[in-house]
Amino acid sequence: MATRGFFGKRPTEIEAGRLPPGQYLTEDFPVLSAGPTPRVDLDKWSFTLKDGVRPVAKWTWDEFQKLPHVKLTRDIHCVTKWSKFNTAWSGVMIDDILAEAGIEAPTGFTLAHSFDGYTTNVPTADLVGGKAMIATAYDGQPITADHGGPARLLVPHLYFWKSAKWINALQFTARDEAGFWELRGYHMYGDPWREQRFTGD
Ligand SMILES: Nc1nc2c(c(=O)[nH]1)N[C@H]1C(S)=C(S)[C@@H](COP(=O)(O)O)O[C@H]1N2
Ligand SMILES: [Mo]
Repeated sequence: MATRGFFGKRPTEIEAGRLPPGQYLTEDFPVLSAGPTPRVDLDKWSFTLKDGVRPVAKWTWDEFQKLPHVKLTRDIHCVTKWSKFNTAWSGVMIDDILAEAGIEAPTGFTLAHSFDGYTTNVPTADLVGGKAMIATAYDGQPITADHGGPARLLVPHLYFWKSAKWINALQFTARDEAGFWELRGYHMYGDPWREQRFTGD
């Protein structure tokens, strides 16, 4: 419940400026999905980097496990107004994925694609420089299917709809292309600190 999470927190944490405008704190971890949860077998899982329509690198699950994994603990902020502090993930930084692929990001815009057909756009600059990862574990365990396992994008400094669950591709695009929620009125960028919830915010 919203008020319990908010008042249950020591005020110092909120005063420390960690809660973006219009958000409340929650202790639990709500599930928000536009459709049914896809069940993705690890032997059918793959992750592809695309430059436009052209695949430039692809990993199976076993290959992806061999990439360098790091831990990232961050606050997350959902556009439906809950925030959760100190969520602990581990996975592969987008920087390391590009390095392994041996490429520099070819364009300034990226569209994330998922096994459920979901898409979301993120500027390439917001995925590199230690800002984002493909997460495969949460709280020391494989990510559960409802939270996006086997693997999800984690872009914690933007509203959480940008963190595509069940991710299977990152596509570099020539222009900033709207994704699933962006086509339905959500903001193209989604900065929680500027309350960029909807188009025009
Ligand atoms: N593939 C996919 N990713 C998705 C979604 C979705 O429906 N499909 N929902 C988004 C939204 S709106 C939010 S708030 C977060 C919710 O993640 P959670 O269910 O782990 O809290 O996932 C985002 N990523
Ligand atoms: Mo959301």
